[in-house]
Amino acid sequence: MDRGTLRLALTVGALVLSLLAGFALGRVNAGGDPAPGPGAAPTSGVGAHTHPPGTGPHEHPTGAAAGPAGAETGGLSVSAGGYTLVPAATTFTAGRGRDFRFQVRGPDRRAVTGYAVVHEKPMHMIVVRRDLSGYQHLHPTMAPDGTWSVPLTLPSPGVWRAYADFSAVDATGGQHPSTLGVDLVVAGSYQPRPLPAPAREATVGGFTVTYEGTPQVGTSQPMLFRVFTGGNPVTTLEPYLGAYGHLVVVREGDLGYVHVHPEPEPAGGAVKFWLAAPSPGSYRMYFDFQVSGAVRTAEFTLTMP
Ligand SMILES: [Cu+2]
Repeated sequence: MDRGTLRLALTVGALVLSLLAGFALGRVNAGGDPAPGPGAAPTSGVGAHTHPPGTGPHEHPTGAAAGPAGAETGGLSVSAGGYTLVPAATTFTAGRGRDFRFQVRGPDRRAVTGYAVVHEKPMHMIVVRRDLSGYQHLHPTMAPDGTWSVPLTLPSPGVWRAYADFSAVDATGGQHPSTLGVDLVVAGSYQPRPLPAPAREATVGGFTVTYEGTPQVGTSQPMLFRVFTGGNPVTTLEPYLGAYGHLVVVREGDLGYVHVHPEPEPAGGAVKFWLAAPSPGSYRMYFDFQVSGAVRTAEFTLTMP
C-alpha cells in the first residue's frame, strides 16, 4: 500500500468513526435530553411565569431573581459569567505589606484589559477578614497586559476575602458588571472576633454616623445615613469616587457581597441608598464617606429576621 492510499484509507476510516460517534451522540440526546416542554414549565411558586418563545431572559422591574439593586449577592466565586479571577499568590505574612497581583481572564481565557470606569475607577477591591473585621477599600492599577496590582497589608492572621468589583468591556463594547472573590491566607494564631451587636449608630475618627431605614428581603427600602461631629450634622460631606457615600454590605456565614450607591444628592443632609436584603441573616454594613479630604468607614451590624 503506498502512502497516498494509506492516507485515503485512514481518512475514510476516521470519517466512518465520526459518523458512528455522531449517530451515538444523537441517540443519547434524543433519548436522554430533558428538553423543557410545555409540561416542564413552572406553574407555581413565587415569581414563576412563562416567557413567550424566543424572548429569552429579561429584566424584571421587581422580584427577587433580577430585581432591585442589592437583592443579589456577588463575590461568592472566583469565576462567574465567563470571567475568572486569577491571583498570582494568596499567602500573606501578618502585618507585612506587599503587592497583591491578579488578572481577570475573560471568556476567551485571556487577561481582560478593557474595563469601564465605574465611580471614577476601573477596579474596586474590597478586602475583609472572614469574621467581617478589618475592612479595606482599595483601587488597584493595571499593567498593559491586564495584570492588576495593589499594595496590601493584612494586619492579622486568619482567612481574608478579597473582592474584585469591576465591569469588563468586551470586543463589541458590551459591559459585564462582575464581583469575583478569592480567599487570602495569613498564617498564625487566628482570634476570630464576634460580630458586634446590631446598632444604628457608629463612631469613627471623631464622627458619629447614624442610619434610618430597615431593609426588607427582596424589596428595596430607603436607607438614610447621617454624619455628625460634636453633636452637629456635618454639612461638608464631599463626593468620594463620584458619590456622597458608598455602601458595601457583606453577609455573615458566606461573605456574600452587595455594593450600592446613593442617590446623586444628599436628601435633607442624609445620604440616601436603596437597599434590599438578599436573605434573612446577619450582615456587616460598611459606609464610606469623605470629609476634609479624608475617607472614613462607619460599620454597622444588621440582622434580618
Ligand atoms: Cu472603590
